[in-house]
Amino acid sequence: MVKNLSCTIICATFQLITAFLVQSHVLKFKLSAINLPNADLDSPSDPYVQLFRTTWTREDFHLNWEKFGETAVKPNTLNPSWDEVFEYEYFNGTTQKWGFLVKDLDDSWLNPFDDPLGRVEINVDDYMFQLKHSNSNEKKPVNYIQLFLSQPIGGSLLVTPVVEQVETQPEQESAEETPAPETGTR
Ligand SMILES: [Ca+2]
Ligand SMILES: [Ca+2]
Repeated sequence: MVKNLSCTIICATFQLITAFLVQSHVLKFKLSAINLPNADLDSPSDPYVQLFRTTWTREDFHLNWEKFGETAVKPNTLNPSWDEVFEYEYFNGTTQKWGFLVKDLDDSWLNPFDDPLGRVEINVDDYMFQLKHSNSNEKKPVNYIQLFLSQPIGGSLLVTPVVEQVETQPEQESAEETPAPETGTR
């Protein structure tokens, strides 16, 4: 009886600790790149990014990659900035990974296969740590994380967190609503 009670208390405590440590929340971010290689002969590259994340299969505990997004193509630029906002459910401390594959769109009959412009992987815990670490210095906040691309070696991919702006009431409105105090002199 006492043994069962002890076990129940230990299990409940463990669940509480796990729930406290593994916090999840949705990350939002945008992508841009700098100094991408040129993979076209007569014009700059036409880059786009494919986004991958790791998943676990329960059967064999094998780590898999799964595509979870793709940007539009930005024509003829080596320094693109993509408009899409990507969302990702992050679980603190669980070694989730992102993989980014940057490609140059080639859709002509002469060259039907897209050229690789670089790839990179990052542990999402590292991304979060770098953001917090960089932002701890209020004088020099870093608003993005720079990831160096390889295969081929060259440019960088920038991951910029998207933070929701909190709307504030304009001060003028509240000033207008407040009636002016009446004065005795006219
Ligand atoms: Ca090309
Ligand atoms: Ca081009």
